Amino acid sequence: MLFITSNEGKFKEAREVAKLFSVEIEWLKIEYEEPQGNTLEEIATKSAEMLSRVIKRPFFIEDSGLFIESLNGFPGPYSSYVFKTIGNKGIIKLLEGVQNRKAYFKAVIAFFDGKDIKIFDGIVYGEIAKEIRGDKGFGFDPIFLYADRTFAEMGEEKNLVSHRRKALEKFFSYLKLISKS
Ligand code: ITT
Repeated sequence: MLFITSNEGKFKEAREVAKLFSVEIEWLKIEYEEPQGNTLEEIATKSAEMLSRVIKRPFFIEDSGLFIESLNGFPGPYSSYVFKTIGNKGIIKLLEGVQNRKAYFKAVIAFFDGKDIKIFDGIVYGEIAKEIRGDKGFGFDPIFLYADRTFAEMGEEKNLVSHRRKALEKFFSYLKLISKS
């Protein structure tokens, strides 16, 4: 199964979960231009449609984001841009003095089966830390608190509870189901 992403962190995590389901995934590392959209679902669907015009075999992509409650869900679908511009330091600064630190990560997988596109999602709830902690993981992991550790401190344990894990589980279960029918 082909996974199209420019993000090595996403690919490595997906490969670990895939092993548990005896699914082999292949990495196509390209950075494609993301279409505009207000939701991850919309962006993932449009991206998969666009890529399906070029890639003529089944593949999946994943669009993910960090949603911060006190910022009304920002950066959400703009997470990639926000990470590249203000980064973790910028987010901590935005939340200086803010009591409500609730946030969640969401992952949306769009699977092109050669004909149609199917969507699978996963969410994990946590909080934004007051400082950057941990050196494992990628992206916003060092500021995302799950219980009392950041995802960047959890290392492989992140992969048991993450948004990506949940979305991939739904996707791989579906693949198993259709391969039997
Ligand atoms: P693609 O090529 O797959 O699009 P990307 O890095 O641009 O890779 P997204 O558009 O889905 O990915 O952007 C999601 C942003 O959120 C990006 O900056 C990631 O680093 C961050 N992110 C996504 N999942 C994460 C996770 O599990 N832990 C930390 N940060 C995450």
